[in-house]
Amino acid sequence: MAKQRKTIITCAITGAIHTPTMSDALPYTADDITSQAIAASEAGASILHLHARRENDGGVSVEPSDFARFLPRIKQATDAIVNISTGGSLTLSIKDRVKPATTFSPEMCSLNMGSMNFSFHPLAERYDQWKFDWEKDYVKGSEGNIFRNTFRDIREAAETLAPHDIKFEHECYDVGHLYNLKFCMDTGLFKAPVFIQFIFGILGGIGADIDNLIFMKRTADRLFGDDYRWSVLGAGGSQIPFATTASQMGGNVRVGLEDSLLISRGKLADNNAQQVGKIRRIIEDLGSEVASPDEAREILALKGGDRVNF
Ligand code: KMH
Ligand code: ZN
Repeated sequence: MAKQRKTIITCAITGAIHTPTMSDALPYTADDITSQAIAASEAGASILHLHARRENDGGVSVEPSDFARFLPRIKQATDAIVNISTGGSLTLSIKDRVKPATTFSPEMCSLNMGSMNFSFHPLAERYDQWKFDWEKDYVKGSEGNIFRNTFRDIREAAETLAPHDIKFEHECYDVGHLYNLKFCMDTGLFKAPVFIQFIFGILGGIGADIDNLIFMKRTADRLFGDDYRWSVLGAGGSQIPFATTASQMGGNVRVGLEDSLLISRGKLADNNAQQVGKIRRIIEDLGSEVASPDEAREILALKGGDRVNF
C-alpha cells in the first residue's frame, strides 16, 4: 500500500484496564479526563480515544451521562477528533457498550473484532493496598474475563451505528481478527478505507514481539491492499518501542495511560501528554511529521467535527 506521509497520534486517555491505585496520574474525574485530554491534544495527539469513569471511585462506566460531563468541554477546547470506546467495560453486552457512541455520534469509535480472553489479573499481585474497594476484585477477576465480540455483536454494532457515519477504529488483538474484519468487509458492513489498530501485548491476544507486527502488517496488506490505514498499540512497556517501529514502517501510533502507565522502563508517566510528547519527539527526530487533526480527518475520510452530537 502507498506510504502515508504524516503520522497520526492517538492518545487513549484512561481506558478500562488500569485502576486508580496503579498510578496517581490515571484520570477518572471529569475534570481530570478533560484537562488531560486537552493537554494530550496540545502535545500532538489528533485523536482522543475516550472511556468514561465513575466520578466518585474511578470505576469503569458506559453511562452516557458520565461521558456528557467531559465531551463538550473537550470539544470546546480542542480541534481533536473524539473517538468513543465501544469496548469498555469489558464484561458488558455490546448493546450497553454502543450506547455512548449512539448518544453522541462522534467522528470515530472503537470496534473490537473478535471474542477473546482479556486479562490483567497478574497486576493484582503488585499491590497490597487499594484506593477503592472495587479495584482488587476487578483486576483479579479479569482472569475469568471473556471479552465477547461475536460476529453477531459486530454486525449489530455496525448496523446500529451506521446512520451516524462513524469511522471505526477496528481493534485487532490477533491475526484472526484481521480475517474477521475481512469477512465483515466482504459482507458490506464497513466502507474502505478501514482504520485498523494492531494491538500487541494484551494477555489473551498476540504477544509484543516485533515479528508479530511484521506478520500482522503483511497479513493486512494481503487481505486489504490499499483499502486500509493502520496504527499500532503496544501494551505496557512495549508502548513506545512498538509505536516507534510502526511510525518507521509508515503506520500511525497510539499511546496513552489506557495502554501503559509508563514513560520509560519502570518509571510511571506524569500524565498522558508526556507520552504524546515523547512519541512526537521520536517521530520528528527520525524525520517524519505528525498529522494535525484536519490532516487526520482527511487521511481517514472522517465526517467532520461539526457532525457530532455533543
Ligand atoms: N484497551 C485497549 C487494549 C476499546 O476501547 O474498545 C483496547 C481498547 C478497546 O481500547
Ligand atoms: Zn479503549
